[in-house]
This record gives sequence, C-alpha cells and structure tokens, in this order.
Amino acid sequence: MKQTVTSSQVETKDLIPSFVKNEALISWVTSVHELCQPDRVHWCDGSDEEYKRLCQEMVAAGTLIPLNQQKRPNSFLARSDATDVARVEDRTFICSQRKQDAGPTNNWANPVEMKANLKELFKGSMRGRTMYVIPFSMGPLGSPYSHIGVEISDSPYVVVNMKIMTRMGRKALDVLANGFFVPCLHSVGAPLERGQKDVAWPCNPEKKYIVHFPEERSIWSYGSGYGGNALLGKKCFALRIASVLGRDQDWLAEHMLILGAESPTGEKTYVAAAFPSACGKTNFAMIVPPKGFDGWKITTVGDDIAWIKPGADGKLYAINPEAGYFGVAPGTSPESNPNAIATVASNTIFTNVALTPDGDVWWEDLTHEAPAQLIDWQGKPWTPDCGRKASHPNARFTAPASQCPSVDANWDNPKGVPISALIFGGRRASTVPLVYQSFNWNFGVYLAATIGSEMTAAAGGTIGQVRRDPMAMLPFCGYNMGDYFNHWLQMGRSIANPPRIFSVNWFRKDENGKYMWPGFGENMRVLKWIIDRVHGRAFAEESPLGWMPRYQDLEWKGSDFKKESFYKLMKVDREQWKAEVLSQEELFEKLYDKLPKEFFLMRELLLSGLWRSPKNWGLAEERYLENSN
Ligand code: O2Y
Ligand code: MN
Repeated sequence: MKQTVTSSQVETKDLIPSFVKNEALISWVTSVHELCQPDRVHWCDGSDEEYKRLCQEMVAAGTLIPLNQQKRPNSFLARSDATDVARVEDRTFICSQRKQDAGPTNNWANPVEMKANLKELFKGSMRGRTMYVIPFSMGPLGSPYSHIGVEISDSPYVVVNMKIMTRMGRKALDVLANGFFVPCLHSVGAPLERGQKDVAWPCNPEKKYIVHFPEERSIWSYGSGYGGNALLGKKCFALRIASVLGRDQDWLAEHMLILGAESPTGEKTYVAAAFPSACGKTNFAMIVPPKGFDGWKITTVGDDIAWIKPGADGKLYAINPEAGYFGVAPGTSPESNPNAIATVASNTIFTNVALTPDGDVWWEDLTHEAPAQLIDWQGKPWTPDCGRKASHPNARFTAPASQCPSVDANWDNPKGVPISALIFGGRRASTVPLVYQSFNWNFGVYLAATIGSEMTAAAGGTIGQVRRDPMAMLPFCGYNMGDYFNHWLQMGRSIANPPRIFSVNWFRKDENGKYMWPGFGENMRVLKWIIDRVHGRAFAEESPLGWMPRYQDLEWKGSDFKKESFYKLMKVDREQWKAEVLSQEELFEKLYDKLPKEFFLMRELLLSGLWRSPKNWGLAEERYLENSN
C-alpha cells in the first residue's frame, strides 16, 4: 500500500493503509480527513528516506535552508513567521467538563462550545496541503511506562521535528496495535485556495488555540507551527494530558530533567530536577564536572520531561518520554554547555537563529565575539552594531538525544532509572539559599509547591515580584493545581522508599545586583552534596527551612570560593523569610478550596521555626559572622 494518497474524494480504502488495524484510529483519521479536506494524505513511516524527502521538499518551498554540509552535516535552518515564535499561554486551554477540574491557574472553556468552535476553524483548514498522520511513542517503544499518540498535522516541519523528538512512525503504529492512543490534531490554520502560492512559514496570525480535553485525552491545536504549540507530543501530551493520566493511574508527569552521576568508585545515582522554563535545565542535565572532580561522570537521561512511576521495590523510576532536545540556542556555548554544542554538530534543525556567510548558524553568546556579518533570524542583514539581536531569544535547536556525548547508557531503558533525589529550583535574586534539603516528603511537596521566580521586565510583571510556579508546572498541569498537590502527597503515602527532596537557587544576587554563585559546572559541588546526603554520608545542620550544608560539607577542590561568600549565599534572612511565607498566601488563596490541609500545618511550622531567634536555630557559629540577623 502506498503511503501517500492524493485526495479530492478519497475512498476510505485508499485513505487507510491495509496495515492500519486500530478501529479508533481508522475512525478518527476518517473523520479528520472529512473535516479538514486536505489535498493529500501521508502516513508517516518514520524512515530516514521520508525525513530526507520532506526536508528536500521544505528546502524547495523555502521553509528550510540547508546549512553548509561540511560544517553542519544534514542540518537545516527554519525561520518562523515573526508572530509565531513561542508557546502561547494565553491561548492555551484545559477544557475539562467541570471548570473546577481545570482550576484557577488554567484557562478554561466549556468543552462542548470549544469543540464546536474548533470544528468550524478546522473545517477545510488543510485545503491545498498534505495531511500527515504521525504515529509516535512517548517513551521507549513497548515500555510499560510509555504511551502512544498519533498527531495529524498539515505541517511537514512538524513531521521532521517529531521524528527527532519522539519514536515516530511505523514502529509506534505496530506497538499501538489495537490499543489506546492520544489523538493530537494540529493545523497551521492557513488553507491554500486553488492556485494560491504558499509562504515559507504558514500559520494563522489572528487565531491560535492550543486546547486539551482531559477526559477525552485529546488535543486540538490550531494556528501555530511553532514548538510547544505544534509538536504536540511535548508539552501538550507529555505534560498536560500525561499529568491527568498520572493523577488517574498513580504516577507523575513532571517538568523535570533526569541526570545520572557516577562517582569515581562507580556508584551511580540518578536525580530528577524541576526548574521553570528558561532556567538552564538543558545545561544542568548535561553538566560537565569542574576542576577537582576527577573521576566523576555526569550522564543525561532527559532535559525537560520525566514520567515517574513507583517500582515494585518501593522506589520511584523515571523515563524521559522524549527522544530529542528542543533546546534554547541563545546562551548555549562551548563554555556553558559543551555537550549541547557537540549534540547539534549534525542532523539538527535550527529555528530562528542567525545564518553566517559560510552557511553555518550563530546565536548570541555562541562565541565571545559576534561575526562581522550575519543574516538575522528574520532574514535581514545584520552587523554587531545594528542594535538588534541576530537570533530570536526563543530560537531553538532540535537534535537527537543519541548524539549527546553525555547521553546515559539507560536513557532508552524501558524500565527507567531509579530516582534518589528530586531537586526544585527557581530564579530568585534574594531570600532563597543556594541549597537545602527538605525535612521529609510532605515538607518537600510544600517546598516544591511554593518555588517561584522573580519577575523580570521580559516576563511582563512587576519587577521583583515573585511569580509562583509550583513544581515548575504552572503552565503545564492539565488539571487543578490543588488536586495536583494532593496527588503528590498521596504518592508519598504509597511509596516505601521515596527520593529525598531538595531546593536549589543558582540565581541569588548581592547588594550590587551581581550573581553570587558562578553556576554552570560549579553546580556540581551542590549536586555532590545532594548525592552524599542521599547516601547518608554528608553532614547537615537543621535550619527552619530544612537541612543545610556547612562550608566544609561541599567539595571545594579546584575552587577559590570563600567561606564568607558561601555563608552569605546560604543566609536564611529571618525577615525576608517571614515575608516570603506571607507572600505564599497569594497562591494558596487562589487554590484555597483544594489546598491540602498539610500545607496549612507546614506553613505554621515554618513560621514558628522562623519566629525563634536565629541564635537559637542551632547553626554553626561561623555562619553568623556573615549571617547576623
Ligand atoms: O516556545 C516553545 O514553543 C518551546 S517551550 C520549551 C521548549 C523546550 C523545553 N521547555 C520549554 C518550556 O517552555 O518549558
Ligand atoms: Mn520546559
């Protein structure tokens, strides 16, 4: 059976290849075909030949620019429409049957009304285009942790990105057999009338909808061809829909990287870490140990999403549901992340970065000095003094995980990896110390629920105000955040050997607005303390927040970071913390009707600890040299 059919009036027997047996899939594809009226239908097999052919077609159409084959083999540059450059949170909806199941932190619309609205938009939306049927597995093929999705899209850019980001094609369809799949419908929302010439990046500048129907476990995305709006396996499925599956099936779908740390003695420890978007998750997932860490090896399981399930031994196990990285390019450099730089050396799709005269790519911070001439992300000539950025701040690379030099031996293991620690971090200029360990699981859930980042001008808020981002999941939880906290607490009740929970903050600043911690590879010093705590061999002092290392509890070999600087960075300022606890109230009030009662108790406990004079906290005397309250 041919996999591409041309259709004006396609018969079902031509629309559905003979190898497709799944009744629900047959019926869904048939109904989408009828609704969207594409000119052609193509069932993606996921082969390299298919990828090559689609890339060639996109080069001919002006969507992709082939890069210099010697410098960047088998790689391409895409330039999006200037209005289609990032996820659109204000156009993202959770259409649960009851509004309260979406909760106050999600946009909600009545699912019946939304479906009717979407059907109108999707009617004829693929005219003049090819409808691609893209079967994919989130997670290793056939793993009990994995789930199958099928995306229908009219964007070949989506197909080639899905090939990199997921296990895509015939193999996923074979695993699906007659089983359950998440239907993901996507259209760029730009039908072509007869004879109308296409543009390089079709999208709908007026109407964008990223809609999730959690009870139905389905996704409808209209109007955007970019990243998280269009590659529906990622944020839409692997976080929003999967978080609902996790709630109903006793597991966790989290916005977390997963890394492995191998000590010089060969001991392997896996940790998962949640940070809000654009806080350096990919850098931490691929961290290179600094000087003084001879014999240590850090390996990467995933850089963005973790599916975490209890194992029979009472531990939590995690898989990375993705197969590639959709990383932010600006800021990625041989110094900040040499592993990412090596990963994107070939077979990579770059979106919205700048083009060099010799056909390679460039973005801000890639090199210390910018090239003298470039073509910027919008295709305009660029020079260093022109006053514009050469690449878009949300410019991306899509690259296969298998190309990462630090990729973990178990990154594709269907059994997942055992998680010993969960780390939560925000971007906090003040108040939050470099690292501390929660007293227990429940306190850890509270800690995770209250992490946040200070608003920047770019984030569009009042500068300095803290935007809470519980578990870094605020934009990605497919149900009520209050229910989500309860689910986390419930998970803690049901596992015998839960991971230890830690808070980190790489972004504290001093009174001059200068970062106090160097970050990047130096974060390894914090990670080692976390690993040592997990294995019960590192000392810690009790503070009102949790367990904190002394200076001598971290490995400082190869560093000249001073003891005074460390204690300044670790300072728990009583007045700042009282204000912090009070400011958590805003989020709690919003979620009041569903908030776990444990949170009220823990908040009181925290306040009563802070109420005591720091001199009575029992911390080492030397802390107070810089830490006087
Ligand atoms: O802007 C987009 O469409 C991509 S957002 C993204 C991509 C990769 C990993 N994380 C994120 C995020 O927003 O957290
Ligand atoms: Mn992310």
